[in-house]
Amino acid sequence: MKKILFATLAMASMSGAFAQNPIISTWFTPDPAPYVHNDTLYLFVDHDEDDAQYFKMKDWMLYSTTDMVNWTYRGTPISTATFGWATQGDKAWASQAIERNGKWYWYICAQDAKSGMDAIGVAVADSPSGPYKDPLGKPLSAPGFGYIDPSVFIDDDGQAYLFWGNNGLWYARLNDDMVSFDGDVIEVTSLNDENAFGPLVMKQDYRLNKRMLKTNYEEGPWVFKRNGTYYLVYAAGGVPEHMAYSTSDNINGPWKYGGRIMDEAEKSFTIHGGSVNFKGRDFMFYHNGMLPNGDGFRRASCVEEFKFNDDGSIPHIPFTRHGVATPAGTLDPYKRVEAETMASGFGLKTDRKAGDDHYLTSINNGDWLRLRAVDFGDRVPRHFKACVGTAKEGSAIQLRLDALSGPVIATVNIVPTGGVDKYQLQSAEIVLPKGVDLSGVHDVYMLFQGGEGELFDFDYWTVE
Ligand code: FUB
Repeated sequence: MKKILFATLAMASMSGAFAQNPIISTWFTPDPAPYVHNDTLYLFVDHDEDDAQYFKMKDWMLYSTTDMVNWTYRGTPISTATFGWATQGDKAWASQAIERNGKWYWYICAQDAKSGMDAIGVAVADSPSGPYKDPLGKPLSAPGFGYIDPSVFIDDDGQAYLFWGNNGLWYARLNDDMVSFDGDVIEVTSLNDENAFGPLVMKQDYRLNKRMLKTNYEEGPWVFKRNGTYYLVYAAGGVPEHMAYSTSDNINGPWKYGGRIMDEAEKSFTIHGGSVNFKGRDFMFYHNGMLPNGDGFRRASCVEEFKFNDDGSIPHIPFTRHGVATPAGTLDPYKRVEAETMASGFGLKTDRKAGDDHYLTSINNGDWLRLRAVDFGDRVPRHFKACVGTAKEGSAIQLRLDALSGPVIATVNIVPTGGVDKYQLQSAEIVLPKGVDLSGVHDVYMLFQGGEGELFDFDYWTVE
């Protein structure tokens, strides 16, 4: 056992896996698009395949948090198969979703199979996790060169807009139905104006196939409004990209360049994200290539907290490993906690399906997960219960307090259940070693143990 833990700790510290950034460790999740609804922040992300050597993206995933440190996988609600018009199995690129009058609208970009050009599409559902349907059966925009990276925004007067574009920036007013345009697509013609979008950059023009001085604006627009000012955050500067922004007092411009807000992402030539205010605090999401085995085609979502300057400008936001230092809430262990909720983890996967029922899988000996801000209150729970399914003998879940090397307070020795689909709630007594106080708020680690190969699937846990 000691040997296993030592190896796990060594691997974890080598991979930087104790860090909070990236925030999702089970899959590669680029192009994060946060959205706040009631007390929950939903994170709509793309998905780089584990073996991607170039962009290899087939589906879109959803995560959520209520405390900014523990993230719950909410499924893989849409894929290229949701959009009959799209090239199947690839080019599931950046997206953003929004709720209006109880319906959820998930704007995506994909490749129009007929023309081979980029196009914006939309899927609609009654809940953030779906089920989603493409109400149009065709792209929302006519396909176009550079028609990627949609960003949706609803103004105070209820008028909704969709912005998008790589090496070009376009927008359109959305009708109230949110799935059709009111009027023509408008091109932002000031992209080469340095006052509007920053200094021109020498880069490749893919349409003309030559290097030339071009706009600093690259792609990935993210539109929002704050105190009457419209903000447009975007990937800038060509490849490698950094993040910059422009502002305006009118959604139709003119735009004024605001400056660089994030540097070139670590180990990724793209950067993409957006900001959101959650529980009175501002957060900027982005992606990098910093997960183990990550790079420019295997990217992972990250987040930094920041404060707007007094004049409304966005400061330069440094990258951190620790991410959100102060949780925006606590996790209640006396309720059912989904196993696919974690602050960080090592070696784990979730399923990859739509719907609301999800589980943690690909659990091997020495893998672990960490939960932050777990509030035990002033009670001392007597049991740790884990709902698991496996046909294998000899697996266990150790519950450790405050650190992966911290005191073991319970061990569920898993009794085989006859098959991975036969989930059963299994229990262990909580025994506090001398001097260990469980009351109040703690980090909690689960260390998974067993023999060779995948051990079990894990549905949820609780204490009582
Ligand atoms: O993830 C595929 C593409 O890379 C996105 O659409 C761009 O914004 C860039 O992040």
